[in-house]
Amino acid sequence: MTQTESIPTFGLYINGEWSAASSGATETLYNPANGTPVAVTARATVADVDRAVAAARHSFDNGSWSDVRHTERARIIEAIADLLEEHTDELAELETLNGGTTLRKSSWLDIPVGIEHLRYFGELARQHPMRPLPFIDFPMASSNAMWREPIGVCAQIIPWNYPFLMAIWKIGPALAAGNSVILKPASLTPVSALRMAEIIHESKLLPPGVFNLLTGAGSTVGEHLIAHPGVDKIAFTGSTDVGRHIAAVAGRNLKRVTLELGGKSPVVVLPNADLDIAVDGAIWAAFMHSGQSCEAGTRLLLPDSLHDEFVDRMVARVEQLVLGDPMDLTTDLGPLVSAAQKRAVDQYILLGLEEGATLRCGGNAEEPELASGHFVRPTIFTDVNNKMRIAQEEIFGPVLCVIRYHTVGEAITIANDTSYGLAASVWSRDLNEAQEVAHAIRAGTVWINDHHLINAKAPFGGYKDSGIGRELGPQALEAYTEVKHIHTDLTQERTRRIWVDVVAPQLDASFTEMAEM
Ligand code: TAP
Repeated sequence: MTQTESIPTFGLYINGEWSAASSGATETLYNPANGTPVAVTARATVADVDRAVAAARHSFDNGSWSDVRHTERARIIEAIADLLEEHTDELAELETLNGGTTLRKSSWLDIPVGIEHLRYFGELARQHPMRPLPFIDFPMASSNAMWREPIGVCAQIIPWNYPFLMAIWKIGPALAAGNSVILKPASLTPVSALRMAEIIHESKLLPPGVFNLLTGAGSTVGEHLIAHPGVDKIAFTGSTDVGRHIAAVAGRNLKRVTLELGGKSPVVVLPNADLDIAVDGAIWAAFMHSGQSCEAGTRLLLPDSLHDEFVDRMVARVEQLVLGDPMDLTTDLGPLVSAAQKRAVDQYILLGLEEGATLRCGGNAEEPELASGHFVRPTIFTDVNNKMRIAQEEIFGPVLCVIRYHTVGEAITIANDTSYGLAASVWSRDLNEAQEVAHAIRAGTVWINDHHLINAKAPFGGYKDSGIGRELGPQALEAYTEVKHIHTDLTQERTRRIWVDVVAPQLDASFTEMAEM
C-alpha cells in the first residue's frame, strides 16, 4: 500500500509481488456514508488475469503448497489468523469506511468472526486427508483408502456485502486443502481483502503464487477467470443472475463450481412465540447490515393472533433505531453500499406501494446530515401477499415484508413459496413444534429462536436458486478437494490368482463348449 494524499493506493497481488495493472488503470473508492475518497485500487486487465493464473498454476503444479504436509499447512493458516488478529481494529475500520457497515458490527462481528473461521479452516487442514475404508469386497488381504487431494487453481469471486468474511470463507478452505487461489473481491469493497493480502505478503508465510488477488471489473476480470483453461474450480458468492451465468460457463468447460447466491428468507413466528424475543429477533433478522445479507429474514410470517400487536411493537422499536455515521459506536444502521444500491431499494419501496402493500415505516432518510450518504430508513410493509414482487425478489436493503397467516400449515406453504432456499428462522416456545416446522422448510440453514448466527463448523449454502454446494463445516474442505480411492493388494498376487483361479478356467470352459458345438 502506498499513500496518495492520505488515501491508501493498492496494486494487484500476483506471484508474491505487488504491481500496477498492465494498463495502468485505477479506480477511486468513496465512503458510502459521506462520499469522501477511501482508497485507490488497480483495474486488472485480461493480461493481468493471465499472469495471475500462470503464477497460481505454476505454484500448484510444482507442489510448493499442495505438497506441503497438511499439519504444516494448518500451522501456517493459524499463524496468518494470529497476524490478522493483531490488525483487528485496523481491518474493522477499513471495512466500515469502505462498505458502510457499522464499526460496532465490523469490530465485534465481521473481523473477529472471520479470523475465528480462518482458525477453523486451519483445524480442518490438520485432519488427515486419508480415510481408511472398511473391507467391502471378499475377505482378502487388501487395504482401501480414500484420499482427498486439492483440485488445483481456484478462482474465487466475492460480493460487496461482507468483504472480509467472504474472503476468508473462500481462501480458508481452499488453502487448507492445498489449492492455489486467485481472489477477486467486489469492485466496490476490496479494501479489507487488499489489506489482508498485504499482511499475508509481509509474513512471507505462503510461497509465491499460492495466493493472488486481482481487483477490477467482474465483466473483465471475472469473465476471463471463469472461462480460463488454467482454472480448475470457480467459487462464487453474489447475485443469482451472475451465478447462473457462471454455472453455464463452468458447465461448458467442466470446471468444479460452488455457488452461494441470493435469498428471500422467511421468519416464521409461531402462535406461542415469546413476543419480546421474537420482535427483537425479527428486527435483527431483517435489518442487520441494513438488510444487505443474503440470509436476511425479509419475509416475516405472523399468525392472525399475534399480527397487530407484533407489528405495532416492531414499528415502535424500529423507529428508534439510529441511522447515521457508521464510525460512531452508537449508530445502529449505516448507509447502503452505493448510490446504485440505494436507487434499486428505493424502486422496490415504490413498487411495494404500487402493489398495494401498506408502508408502516421507513423510506428515504430525509435528515440533511445524511444527504451525502446512501441512507435508507428501515422499512416495514404490511398487507403483503407472498405473490407480490417485493415478497419474491431479493431487495438487498432494509425492507421487510410482513405476511399474515391463519394456520401453521399455511405458514409452511408460504415459507416455501419462493425460488430461493438459503435460510429461515422459526420462533416458538415449543421447541418440538419449531423442529417440525424447521424440517418442513426447504432451506440450507434454519435457525430456531435465532437468525444470522453462522457457525464455522456447520455447512452453509442454499437449496433451489440459492446456490450449489456448501461453505463452512467439513463440507467446505470437501468442496476444494478431489476424491481418490487407492486399493492396495497386500498379498501382491491377487490379480494373478484371480486370473488363474477364476477367469482362466471360465474361459477354458466356454472354449470347450464352443469347440463341442
Ligand atoms: P454481482 O453482480 O453478482 O457481483 C458479485 C461478484 O461477481 C463481484 O465480485 C462482481 O464483480 C463479480 N461479477 C460480476 N459480473 C461477473 C461476471 N460476468 N463474471 C464473473 N464475475 C462477475 O452482485 P452485485 O452487483 O455486487 O450485487 C447485485 C445484487 O446481487 C444485489 O443487489 C443483491 O441482490 C445480490 N447480492 C447477493 C449477495 C449474496 S451474498 N448472495 C451478495 C451481494 C449481492 P464487480 O464487483 O467488479 O462487478
